[in-house]
Amino acid sequence: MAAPKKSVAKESGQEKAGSPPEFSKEQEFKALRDMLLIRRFEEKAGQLYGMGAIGGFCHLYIGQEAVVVGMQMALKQGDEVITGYRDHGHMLACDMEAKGVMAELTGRRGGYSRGKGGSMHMFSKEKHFYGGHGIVGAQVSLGTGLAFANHYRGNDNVSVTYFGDGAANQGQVYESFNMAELWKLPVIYVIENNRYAMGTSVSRASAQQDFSKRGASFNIPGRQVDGMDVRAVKAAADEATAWCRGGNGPMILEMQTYRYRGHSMSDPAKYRTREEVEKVRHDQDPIEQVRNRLLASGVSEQDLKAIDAEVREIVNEAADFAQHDPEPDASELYTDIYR
Ligand SMILES: Cc1ncc(C[n+]2csc(CCOP(=O)(O)OP(=O)(O)O)c2C)c(N)n1
Ligand SMILES: [Mg+2]
Repeated sequence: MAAPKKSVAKESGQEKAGSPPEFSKEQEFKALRDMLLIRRFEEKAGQLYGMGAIGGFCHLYIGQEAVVVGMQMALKQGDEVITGYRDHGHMLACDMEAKGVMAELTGRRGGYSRGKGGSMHMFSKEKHFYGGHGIVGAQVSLGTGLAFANHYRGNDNVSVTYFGDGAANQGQVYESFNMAELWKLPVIYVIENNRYAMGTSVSRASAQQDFSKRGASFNIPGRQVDGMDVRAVKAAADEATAWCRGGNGPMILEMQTYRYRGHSMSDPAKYRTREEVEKVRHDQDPIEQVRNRLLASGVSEQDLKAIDAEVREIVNEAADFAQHDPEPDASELYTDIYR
């Protein structure tokens, strides 16, 4: 895909994406399968947490699946991903193994950080996934650094740096924006606007609620994207990757999305109504949208059930492994850590 015309993006600043191009049937199936894997994985993680098999912090991605799946569909081998603590979906989308992620949640040897990192601290250099960060906004400067390294090395890899609407108010985000545009770094800033930062709504915390405009004073173009429609996400990602690979510097994508579950496993849920959650689920669910399109195109319920069965098997195996794999040996207490 050709890079967007520089003048259009720069002159008009921010633009709303139009109706997204259709997916081929193959793309619809892939999107459905990858989003379902994340959803079922997260449901299982929630169950294991309830059973006491997972301790510490755990932030579920349910509702936001289209963002990471649509973005990933536009990436190529070598592109890098970095995010905050709501990170299980990003890891699965990067093709990290469900077993290794689940075993990290339960603190077992076979986990990606050998059971010592937990939900927020997992990495896979092989899959170009750079974490998993518990400090709100910290990954934004790190993701900009990944882009700097790619620029310095002269390769055409792009750094996809995810953060939330709350993180978008952190100071280091704007220091990063300045450097990224100044040095034309190939980084896509994906702001996952799920309307809340813990219990604080965007309207209570943000002076500029159009996050696609957050780079305006640095001349970084931005787009507002329907983050519940995987096709819209993929189209925006195609544009942004072409822009970055074309040497034009960074781009901001505000993904308008929603989390169905609480902020973390302990959430009083007093900051929004049940009706609000139900309405988004009913009207905009990213998985249902693809299922409905496939059914309308003549695909049978049976075929869709087969995908669900395949995904459930992966998740059940992961959960089984995560509960039976041994914990790290006591002799490892002081290895791989700062002290
Ligand atoms: C520097 C810092 N400040 C505060 C916190 C506590 N905290 C954890 S998550 C969070 C909300 C962030 O919300 P958002 O960026 O919208 O991401 P979301 O949880 O919605 O994915 C806060 C304030 C933290 N971890 N780090
Ligand atoms: Mg948020």
